[in-house]
Amino acid sequence: MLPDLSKLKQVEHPELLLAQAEPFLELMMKYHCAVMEVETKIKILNEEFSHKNQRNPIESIKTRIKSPASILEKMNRRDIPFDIEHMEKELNDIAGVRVICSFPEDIYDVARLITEQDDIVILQIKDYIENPKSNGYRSLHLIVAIPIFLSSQKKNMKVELQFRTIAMDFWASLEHKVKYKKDVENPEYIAEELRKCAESIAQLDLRMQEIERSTNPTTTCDL
Ligand code: 0O2
Repeated sequence: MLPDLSKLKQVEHPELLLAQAEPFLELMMKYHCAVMEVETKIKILNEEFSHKNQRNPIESIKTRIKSPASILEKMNRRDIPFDIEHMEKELNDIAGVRVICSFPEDIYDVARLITEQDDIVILQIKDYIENPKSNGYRSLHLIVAIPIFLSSQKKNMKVELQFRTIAMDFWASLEHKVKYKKDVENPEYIAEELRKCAESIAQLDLRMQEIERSTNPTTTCDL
């Protein structure tokens, strides 16, 4: 258990205290290992695909471990008790892997190939491509459990996987920046513009996929 966690809310920089606590650091190390496992699996699929075909379905992979400040903020916001057990049980996105794919179909192909692997368990699927958020956000989110093998234990860790196209990622980056900007003039106009851009991007993704498929019909992701 973390020492005096109930007092963390009252100190000025609770994330600094949390970051120093050994059980917390050990848990973060385990999430880091889980992220490495998932990243390697995705890189292997990409490697095999490019060996067999003329292109890569994956443009890039970004990984991150949630910062102590963001972890505390989320636990505070959701009224989750401040201890390691609840942190691990209640938060699904401490370990995150974002996979940027070339085309929409690649997203579903790569997600299927990853989740079919026999050491991966799907815990949750949120398909914001099929069902975009009202602001226009599109991505496929999966929460998976993956085992990590340490010197004296095997432990299943939760990892959040986000799959998007390059265009969806471009949109999400701008929307994220705009969301945290203060004193934006015309916020409703900006929100509407972003919604329209998300629609255009979805159509553009499909048209680009059509072009690619018609010029390169053998490169679907059937490994
Ligand atoms: P960061 O820094 O990106 O990690 P849950 O995580 O399941 O308990 P939540 O938070 O509702 O509950 O999950 P959801 O809807 O799956 O979204 C989690 C993450 O998706 C966010 O993480 C963002 O990365 C991304 N996301 C979701 N909605 C939006 C959106 O409208 N715009 C953008 N740009 N990104 C979005 P965090 O926690 O916000 O931060």
